[in-house]
Amino acid sequence: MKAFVTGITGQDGSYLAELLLSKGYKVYGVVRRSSSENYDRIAHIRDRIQLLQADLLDQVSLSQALAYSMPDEIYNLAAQSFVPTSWAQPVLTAEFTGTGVTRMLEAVRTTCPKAKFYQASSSEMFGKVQETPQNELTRFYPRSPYGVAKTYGHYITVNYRESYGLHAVSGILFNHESPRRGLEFVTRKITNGVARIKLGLDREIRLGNLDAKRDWGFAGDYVKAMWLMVQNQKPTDYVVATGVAHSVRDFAKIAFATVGLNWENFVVSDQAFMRPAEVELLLGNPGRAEKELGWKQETSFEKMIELMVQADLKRHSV
Ligand code: NAP
Ligand code: G4F
Repeated sequence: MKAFVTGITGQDGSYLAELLLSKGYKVYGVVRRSSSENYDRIAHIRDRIQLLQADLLDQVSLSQALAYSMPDEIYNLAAQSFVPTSWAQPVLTAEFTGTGVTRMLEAVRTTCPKAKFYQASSSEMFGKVQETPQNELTRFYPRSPYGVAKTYGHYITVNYRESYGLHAVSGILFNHESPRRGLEFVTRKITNGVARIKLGLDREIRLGNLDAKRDWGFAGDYVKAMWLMVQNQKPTDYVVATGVAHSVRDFAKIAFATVGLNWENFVVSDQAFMRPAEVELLLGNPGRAEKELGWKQETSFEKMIELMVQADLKRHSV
């Protein structure tokens, strides 16, 4: 089996590539041209995957990469994925995260229409939530240009499934984290800050809304759900979540406690990290994915935080 992964240099792309290799897939990964290589997260598997240069902004490059690899499965994980940047660069975010999905789908339709397609949809589409917990039928109400772009990407995937009969599925994944999470996201910002404070390299962490609640899971568990969704006989969309929400404050409290420190002595509130429109609460119901795909969360919230803090301590200790 051959798999084609966009966003392979990102958090999820690196875990998914590991999973696919462990299952015997030939893995093709899309990378975009850059003046310096950005392959840290895939350095350990670099010699076992084939990288192809293409960009979500460039239709021809996507079609050529697919024509070259002719994959059985395609995982579209590439996106501008940081919510605050979507207010600073709304048009670019729409191009990457929204229209980029149409470019991928067009490339699939015209090059390898029998391939199975996975779209990385997001719980950010629920935004100002219309019911709690959120499930596959909950109405979307995106609150950021990123959420709006993801909602477009979600519906265009559904549309290509219904218009052209593509085996296209959309995973509505709630927040998932790991030691490979980008440093700007709140979980990694906290665990990195905790490690630096513990080692005497910093004195505080400046954060925005401590009351925001998220349903946080471990990225390594979530890529398994992506794969299971693609194997499903009938192409259908699923929510992937843990079913438990925690506040940013809770996250900070636990992260500091893992190194024997009290969070209140180090966390400073900073307006600069508040958002123009906030998503206050995300809490998913993974019942359908558990029942129909047999997927289950394996790594607890506390265990994940510990993994992240330990990895950051190790990184700063060398
Ligand atoms: P990430 O770490 O930010 O990775 C994003 C990837 O997209 C990187 O490999 C990046 O490449 C690539 N990319 C960005 N723009 C591109 C372009 N124009 N052409 C080609 N590649 C491009 O994101 P992640 O956390 O792994 O998330 C993976 C996907 O799931 C994203 O679509 C995200 O929006 C979605 N999602 C994530 C979560 C979550 O909690 N992590 C939840 C729901 C949905 P560079 O390395 O070159 O920048
Ligand atoms: O970690 P965050 O930046 O993630 P956010 O906005 O929930 O988005 C992530 O999850 C989505 C799935 O729901 C993905 F689609 C998306 O690509 C991304 O992976 O922020 C989480 C919460 C927010 O409510 C934010 O206001 O933490 C709050 N927060 C408080 N202080 C902060 C900070 N967020 C960041 N990044 N930095 C802070 O200092």
